[in-house]
Amino acid sequence: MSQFNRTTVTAALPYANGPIHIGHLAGCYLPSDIYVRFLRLRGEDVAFICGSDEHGMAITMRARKEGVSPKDIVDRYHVMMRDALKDFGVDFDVYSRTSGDKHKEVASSFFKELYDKGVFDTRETDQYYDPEAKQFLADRYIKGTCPRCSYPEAYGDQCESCGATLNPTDLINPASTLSGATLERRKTTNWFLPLDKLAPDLRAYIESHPEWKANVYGQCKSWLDSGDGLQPRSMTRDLDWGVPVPVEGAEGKVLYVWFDAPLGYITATQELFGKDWEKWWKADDTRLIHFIGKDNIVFHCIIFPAILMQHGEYILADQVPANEFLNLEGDKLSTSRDWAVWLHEYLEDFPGKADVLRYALCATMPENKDNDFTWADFQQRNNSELVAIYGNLVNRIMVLNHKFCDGKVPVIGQEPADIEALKNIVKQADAIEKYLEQFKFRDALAEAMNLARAGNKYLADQAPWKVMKTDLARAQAILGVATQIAAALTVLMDPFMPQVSDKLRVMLGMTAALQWSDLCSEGHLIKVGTQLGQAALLFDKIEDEAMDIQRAKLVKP
Ligand code: B3M
Ligand code: ZN
Repeated sequence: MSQFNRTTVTAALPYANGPIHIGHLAGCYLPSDIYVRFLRLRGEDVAFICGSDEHGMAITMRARKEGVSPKDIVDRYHVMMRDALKDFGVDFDVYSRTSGDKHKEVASSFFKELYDKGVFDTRETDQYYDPEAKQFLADRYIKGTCPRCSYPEAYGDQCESCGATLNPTDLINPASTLSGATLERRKTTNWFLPLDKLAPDLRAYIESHPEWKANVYGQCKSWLDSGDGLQPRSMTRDLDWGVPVPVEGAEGKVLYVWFDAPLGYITATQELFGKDWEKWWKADDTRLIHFIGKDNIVFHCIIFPAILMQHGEYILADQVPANEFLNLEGDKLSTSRDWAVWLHEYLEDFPGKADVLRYALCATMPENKDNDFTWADFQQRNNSELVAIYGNLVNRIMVLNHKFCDGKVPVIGQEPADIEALKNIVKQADAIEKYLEQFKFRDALAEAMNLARAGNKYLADQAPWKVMKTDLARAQAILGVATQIAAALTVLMDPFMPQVSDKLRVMLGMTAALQWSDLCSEGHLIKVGTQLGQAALLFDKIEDEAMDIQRAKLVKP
């Protein structure tokens, strides 16, 4: 028996500085949604938490570029992101935002609690100040000449030409990327989380989770071992957009976005449950899982746990199934270069086909290494898998049932081949379950598709369309078995393609959705005699021209 009675699942809060693209979806929203749907089908108690990350330089930069306020930016993209994720079936229990009043209250009182406990080191440091933009700058927003290779466009934290790790003070002729102004050095006070002192606890925590995905565990270990990573880290910033630092003498300072954002999960949980929220974050029998992309690993596996440990009342993540990155047609996805497939645009071009994209992205999900999305692969998966295997199976069953069985679910055959085919439902369900428990979404999806494949093979072998000429009862019994397989697919495909499952349920005349445990009955998933609905195609072919149009949109600037 598991030690857990409920699961809190978080999906990384996307920055509200642009719309959502396929990289975001494949990176953490699709896997988290699949996982949550799977847990719910098993009857488990789950809270699925997300919201927009509305603070930080990513937002202020975008606002500056467009000449509008940060609030304008987050108001625009919060709605867009929320709706796009919803349209793709990502079914959060709550989609909050970090610029809300509730969050301000949660984040500042959390900071204040740690502050009062004496957790932070107060430090005065020299920071670069942009006198034109009138603000201190994060390392990324400072450019200058690399001291090592003389590349003139090196960033304050790294030279992309020679790869050197830099401090902004290493740069020759540092200038602001915001205004181009020459920078001044000014003294400023900030509050630091002493990661160095917490290192032993953090190491013990990470090392108690050797079961984490290799990419996640490996990154954490190398961070811990590098020494560099475990320096005190400032939890506040000299900026005017964010949650004000709630202590005296901190005017003009806000909480560091990476302190603020993960607390957004807690705010969202409070919004969802009201005063019953605490067990979702504090009870030992709650399992906490963070779904993220690989660039967020250190924040979720080291910095956020360090913050929670310092508070003392919170549970820590039991799993952090981070994905690697998705590329598009061989190139890195990029918002600024518009090298992306935007979710809202996809739905304009392929209305009603959200699940086809979910399928294609799940099948190529970058689980262990970066992976490439291509329109050729998308088309092939639609035409040769969804249409030819799953859609074809369902269509044959529906048409034949209407033709030979009066449009009603037929009796279930009991010959050895029938029993074998029904047993296979349970076998495949077990395989899918095992893979999903291990966050192996691609393998799980492949096994679901294998059940549809097996259904086609069973029909081809038994050929009810031939048998009916001599033995109508036997032909019906074969279709009875096949119809049970279709009913099983409404459950087994549901985590991956929920809209398609809904459609199939209606076609099969199923009034209630099945649960995972119903699959153990070796058939009898849908009652014999049930009136079937109209036959309709689950998927249709996507032609070359449609793919050419998509590729043409991707012309590099
Ligand atoms: N907004 C980073 C990102 O979008 C950040 C995640 C916060 S999760 C608490 O990649
Ligand atoms: Zn260099």
